[in-house]
Amino acid sequence: MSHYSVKKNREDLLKDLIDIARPIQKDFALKTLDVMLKSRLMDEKMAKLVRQNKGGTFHLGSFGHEMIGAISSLSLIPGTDWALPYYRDRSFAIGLGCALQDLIAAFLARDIPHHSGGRMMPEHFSEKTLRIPCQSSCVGSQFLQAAGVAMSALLRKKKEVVYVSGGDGSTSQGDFHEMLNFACLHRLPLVIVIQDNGWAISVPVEEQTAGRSIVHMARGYEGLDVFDIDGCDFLQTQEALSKAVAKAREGFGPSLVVAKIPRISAHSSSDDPKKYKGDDVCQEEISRDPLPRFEKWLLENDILTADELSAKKASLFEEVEKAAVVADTKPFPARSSAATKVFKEFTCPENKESPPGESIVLMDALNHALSEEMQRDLGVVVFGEDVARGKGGVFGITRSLTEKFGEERCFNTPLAESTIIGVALGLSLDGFHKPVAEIQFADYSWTGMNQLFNELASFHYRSNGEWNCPVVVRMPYGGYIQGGPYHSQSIEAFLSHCPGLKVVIPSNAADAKRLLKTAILDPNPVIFLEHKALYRQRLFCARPETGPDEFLPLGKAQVVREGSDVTFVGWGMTVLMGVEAADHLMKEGVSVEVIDLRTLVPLDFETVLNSLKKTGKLLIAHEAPKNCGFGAELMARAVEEGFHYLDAPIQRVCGKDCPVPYCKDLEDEVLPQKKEIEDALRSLSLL
Ligand SMILES: Cc1ncc(C[n+]2csc(CCOP(=O)(O)OP(=O)(O)O)c2C)c(N)n1
Repeated sequence: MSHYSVKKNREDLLKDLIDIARPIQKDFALKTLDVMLKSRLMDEKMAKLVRQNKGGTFHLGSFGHEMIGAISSLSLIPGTDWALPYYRDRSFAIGLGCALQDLIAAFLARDIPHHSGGRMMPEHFSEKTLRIPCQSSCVGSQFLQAAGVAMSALLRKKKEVVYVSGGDGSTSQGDFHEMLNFACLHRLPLVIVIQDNGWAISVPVEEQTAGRSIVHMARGYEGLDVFDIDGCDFLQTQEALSKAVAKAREGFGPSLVVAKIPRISAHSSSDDPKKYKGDDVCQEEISRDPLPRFEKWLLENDILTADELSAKKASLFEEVEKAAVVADTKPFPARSSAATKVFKEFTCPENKESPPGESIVLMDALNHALSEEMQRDLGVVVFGEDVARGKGGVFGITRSLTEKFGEERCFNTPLAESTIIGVALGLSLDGFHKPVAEIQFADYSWTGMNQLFNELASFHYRSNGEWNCPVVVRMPYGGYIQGGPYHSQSIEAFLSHCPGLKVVIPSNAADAKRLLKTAILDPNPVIFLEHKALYRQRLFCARPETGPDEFLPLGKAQVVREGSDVTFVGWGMTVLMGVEAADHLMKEGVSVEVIDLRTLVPLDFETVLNSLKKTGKLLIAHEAPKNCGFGAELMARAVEEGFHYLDAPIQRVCGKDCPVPYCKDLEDEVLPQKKEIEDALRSLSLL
């Protein structure tokens, strides 16, 4: 890609960086001290508040981590650069500009605009004005999101640096390595800081990391500069950070700073280090405390006097005390707000009908929807495995998009689903990009599930509405194509169970085009499931092409055939089977009403209930296994809300509780067949 070309050679770069790593400035050193002291005083105050049982019950101390966090934040430009700090980065948050009273209020679980307003445990920083996206509790999940944010800066051609941090334990996560790969591939403006305190709760680094430090492994990534530093040494730390930030800012790519520091406190207020650390170890860690060491260094270098230091400590102590008083005046969030902001509000644009176009199949409809929305909005970017250039995805859905819109708008990713979803999340945070990611087969989404379920789905909720993620994840799914157990899965029930995801399943070309266009405009994460066996199906699925301004709201089921004896509910492939069965049964005098749900979340259950009022009988068909399938949810709703309309037991025709086998005869045995649906409808009509 043209924008990744190297602008200068490496010699020039190193010279520039050395110039930038300027001699210490008194001012910078004093600011560092302020931030470190505030962080320490905040820790001491929070430890007291926990003992007083004042709202928050959980404290994650940053004792020992103050210098690396302070210098990292002071090396960035607040509000321009982006930061994905982890929970032990309180000094970073303070240094970047988070208000002390907000940090304490968050610790006390109070209702404030930032840091989740009481939805997340303490030290899960989030502040949009400072470009700190909401953090989760999953160790290491921030790394790929940071890569996505950095990709956004690169694509927008902005000189924005992205900071991300984690502990030494977090480097064992696959996401950490996926991030390094992605960052080096794209020369991302990333500054990755590992705060290596030698422990992950009770597990020492010797049991955690091969070679005892991530620096050895990381040096294998081409283009990554690795700084192995003492994170309690002011000069070393400042030099490493200024070089790493300058490198990122000037477009030369990522750096990894591994800072050795002590964890002086327990892992958290629920942990007792005496169970796994001897006194000698604790004493050795205390002897490496960066704060007294830095104070001594400042005094020795005449940067401040002992009196000035005492006065500073006293005034900062007062500042923290005052912040705690103000924080305590903030209210707790209202109980009535507990289940709000799962989704950001969205109104589907007005549908402006065009005269019907040529008949197209579902795969063309999807390609045209992508193309039209990419044309309409420069922020729409498409990526995934094999999606770029001539190939256009293994099913050809994204064909010609790279040629039409360029390498920056439709690009291949590494073969890593966590990368695809994590990067999509990060990219979506800039208020400009609308990523449309392709997972090659729904069966392979599982390696990206942490980013999907734990991260993307809850981002809006857990940031108390401060952030939202307009991401579409397209996944071909379903069987009947002899794809075997790994190209046939129907995973809609898993997806629908996760609050914060919308789940769409079109069954014909007209719906597919209009629903995908709406999904791209929706400010929430939308999972778009496309049935592989319907991509080229002509007889039922082909429809006259809808126009560029035609949209279909999510959450509107369709009555595909009207009927009066039995209600049939399906989605995806089973809609087609239901329609064929209904047509056949009509000849026998059985009138079946066929409903295509089209979206499972949000669910239009009203249309189902209205039909039940007429027919009193319900058959649900899906190809996913019966056990805990989405049919079970529909049955429960029908009993809860439509019991009085029912004239017969609700029936289901589903996949067997078994993986989908490859051999055609076996596949047919496991997946629901039209004949089964027909028989079930007939016998229901006779009850
Ligand atoms: C994916 C995941 N697994 C387990 C946990 C539980 N947990 C929370 S913090 C932690 C240790 C993290 O250690 P490290 O990354 O070294 O950071 P440190 O706490 O030492 O600063 C663990 C295991 C979690 N939050 N997320």
